[in-house]
Amino acid sequence: MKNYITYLVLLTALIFTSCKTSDGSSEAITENTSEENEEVNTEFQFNRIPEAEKTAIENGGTLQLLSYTTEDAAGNKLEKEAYVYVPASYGDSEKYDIAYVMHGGGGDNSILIGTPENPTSLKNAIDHQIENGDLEPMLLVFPSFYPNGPDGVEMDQVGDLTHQFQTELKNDLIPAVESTYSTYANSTSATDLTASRDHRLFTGFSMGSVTTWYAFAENLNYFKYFAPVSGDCWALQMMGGARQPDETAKYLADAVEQQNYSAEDFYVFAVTGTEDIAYENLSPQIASMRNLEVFNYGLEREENNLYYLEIEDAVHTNEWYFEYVYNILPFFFDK
Ligand code: FER
Repeated sequence: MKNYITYLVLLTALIFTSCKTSDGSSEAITENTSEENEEVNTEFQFNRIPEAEKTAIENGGTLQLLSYTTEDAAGNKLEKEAYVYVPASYGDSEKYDIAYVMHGGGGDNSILIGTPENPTSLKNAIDHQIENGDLEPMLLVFPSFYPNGPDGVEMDQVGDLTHQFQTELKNDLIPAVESTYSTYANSTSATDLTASRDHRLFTGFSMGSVTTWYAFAENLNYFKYFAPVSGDCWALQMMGGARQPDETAKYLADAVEQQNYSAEDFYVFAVTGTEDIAYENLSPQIASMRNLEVFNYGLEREENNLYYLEIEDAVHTNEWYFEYVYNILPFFFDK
């Protein structure tokens, strides 16, 4: 019922916006309607996953478990596993764009994409998008920031784990994945991973979004694209996006410069719902970011590098994250 209401609200908003175009036509709001209208696009076309696309297709992508060795913060060896979504048409002679996708607090490497026996609606939806030609075949990696699963880990430790994960990501996970699957990285040397950063996305939900902001601040050399969803940056403190929005924004801007990058080298697509528990934390942070010179707000990937999609009434659930991922994956990468 709630989904239905959200749909109605969105539909009404769409009709209302369409009616306002200068020539009165009902063109999609993302289209630049006419040549005399030089305005850049400021609206993102958001579509709920059709029910039919939540069901499995006949020959979809596969979910493969990849094992790798890493270390915890104390330097103890850890054997970990990540799920990799491998598109149905995958072949070693092709190069694939790749997304690293992080779960929220209490999650694990299968909570978002499922298992081969029990795939989630997100897995099915991605299969449909690729089959329909709405998304280029790509790889998606589902790791976990927990060393040994979520049990017994206190909330105040979780922020540290999302930070600690940056070392694992760069030293162990990316090399393990990209030496196994064919990406744009010619090898897993730091030089080649940096050279292929335009083909790599980091996204995450909730504490996975906290992880995404850390990836932006510390692993920008390996990623051009970021989709932090329903979570703010905790680098300065827990809920730093709400408690110190200006300082957090400044920290992120400084991180770009410190990593020797500039405005044209990244794109951050942030998302949440207006009824999401993280809305009050993420919104002030984005507002502060918009005041800084390095962040250019808008949907034109050539000119802009920051966007904030706020979905009316959406709440803090993995199911909403699926909707966001479905909508934003096709936005990234160059065709
Ligand atoms: C936020 C970022 C992360 C937030 C909550 C979280 C309330 C995580 C919550 C959880 O994992 O339980 O901004 O806002």
